[in-house]
Amino acid sequence: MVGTPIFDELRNLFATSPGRFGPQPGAQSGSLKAATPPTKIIITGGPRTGKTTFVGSVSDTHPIAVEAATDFGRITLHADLVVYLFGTSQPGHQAFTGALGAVVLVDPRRIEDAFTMINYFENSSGVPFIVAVTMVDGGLDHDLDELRDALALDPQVPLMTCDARDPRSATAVLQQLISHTLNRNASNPG
Ligand SMILES: Nc1nc2c(ncn2[C@@H]2O[C@H](COP(=O)(O)OP(=O)(O)OP(=O)(O)O)[C@@H](O)[C@H]2O)c(=O)[nH]1
Ligand SMILES: [Mg+2]
Repeated sequence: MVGTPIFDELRNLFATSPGRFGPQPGAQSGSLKAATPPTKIIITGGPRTGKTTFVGSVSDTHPIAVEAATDFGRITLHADLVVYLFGTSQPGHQAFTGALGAVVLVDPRRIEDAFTMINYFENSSGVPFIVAVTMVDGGLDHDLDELRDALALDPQVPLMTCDARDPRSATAVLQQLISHTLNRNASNPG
């Protein structure tokens, strides 16, 4: 999928912040530079919210189940810029360490399944996150503002709809996450 136009905006977003997201596989790391882990994004949410589907939609590879209930995928934006995706339902999974950000998937019919994860990101993790509402092809019973209230979601946290089966839709969610991460870093540096 290298060169796929749907990732152009994603590439551009990364390009606005050179050095933030590397070094990457294949990059020459100078001996004096501290090693930084590669860019990693978490796709999480309750059971049957589309995590595996989302990872598969945007990945170069078929999603690999690396252990029970954990998906692993990869997006190659450039030869030297690779984003790794981890899908898991477990708050605080070891894959969360050092992640660039997280997407919490929510099925609007079962929003209570998202509470534990949202609470985890709001209170126990420094990882920036956004919320994407999946399973919306039948339409939303309530609008997004009502859903935000029902989730008790901080107004700063982006909330959007997504069809995890559609690579464009899933890519738009990743763009939103990366923009949010950059904005958040810009407003509280360090
Ligand atoms: N309508 C709709 N169906 C979806 C969407 N995303 C996934 N699905 C379907 O929902 C089902 C569950 O999707 P999965 O990707 O397996 O969900 P999951 O979160 O990985 O599920 P678990 O790993 O079992 O927790 C599959 O049949 C998908 O095809 C979506 O955005 N809209
Ligand atoms: Mg799954």
